[in-house]
Amino acid sequence: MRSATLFSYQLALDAGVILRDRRLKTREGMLVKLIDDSSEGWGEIAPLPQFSVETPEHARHEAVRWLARWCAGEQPPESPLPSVAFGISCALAELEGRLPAEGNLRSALLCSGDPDALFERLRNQPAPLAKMKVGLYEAVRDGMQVNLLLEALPNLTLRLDANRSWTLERALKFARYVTTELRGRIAYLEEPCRTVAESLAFARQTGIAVAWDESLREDTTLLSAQQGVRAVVIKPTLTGSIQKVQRQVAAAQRLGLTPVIGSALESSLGLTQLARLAQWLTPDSVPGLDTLQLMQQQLLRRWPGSSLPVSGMEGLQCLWQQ
Ligand code: OSB
Ligand code: MG
Repeated sequence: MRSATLFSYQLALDAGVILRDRRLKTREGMLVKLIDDSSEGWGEIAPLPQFSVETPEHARHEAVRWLARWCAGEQPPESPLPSVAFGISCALAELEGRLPAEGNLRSALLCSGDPDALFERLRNQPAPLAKMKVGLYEAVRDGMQVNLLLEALPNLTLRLDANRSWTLERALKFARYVTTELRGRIAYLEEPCRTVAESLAFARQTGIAVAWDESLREDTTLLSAQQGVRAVVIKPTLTGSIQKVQRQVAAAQRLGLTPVIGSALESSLGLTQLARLAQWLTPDSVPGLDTLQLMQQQLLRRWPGSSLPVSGMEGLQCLWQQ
């Protein structure tokens, strides 16, 4: 006997969470629970405003359609909506015992909030790795800040992310303030420029490696070996099912690109599943999952080591059940 429930949740975000150029105050999403005889599996369906192609309403509608068919005994095909396909594939994988229990809990530490606290956290890591957003302020300021951080922590490796905010000229201005000898400790800069061509030119001219994130989702032919490209960031909520993520990871590895599993601000439930997926598919690369600190609460499942309060079933609203 099969049954399924679709829930919705709302979680408050810290004041400083800016996506693209808009502030996001609340993270809203859905959780799905599948039951088949005595097995149970959960998944998170949480399209991210300004990043997902699907609207929350469309995702909800598609999820209900898929779940109703599944409850009726069918094996429905993957939803074409990435967030729906991802959440349902996680629930099925848990149900069938295919999602390993162990998670990859290492993460590039997100530079946000209190710089002293970040410094402390980095100093406690044997091989400190941080991720910093750039492109929100003056390119010169970003360049100086990156330079300072690399100078202050001699064993620090940095991932940077400009979310396509620079012209080639601005990006080069940024690089001018980062000493050549320090550039090697920039693992990569995600999406420096508005266009792929400009980002490639930036990599060639500065020796700073770049990584694809949003560009890869728009054009999967970017899964190819190009000079100056080191990594691809794969955000399952924005990509699709576990199987699709698995195919992209394998393609990246064949090309010698580092696949990095990344968060799209999922709740602790989705985030712990991403850590399990990362341990399974990309055990040799550090995922980008340090986003729980942007929230004030966890949801149903605890991220190991986090002291944030955990909201239980009372924090969920039932949208649909069968
Ligand atoms: O641009 O990589 C991004 C989170 C939500 C939406 C977009 C992005 C992110 C992150 C996640 O930066 C954190 C990480 O990748 O380390
Ligand atoms: Mg990015």
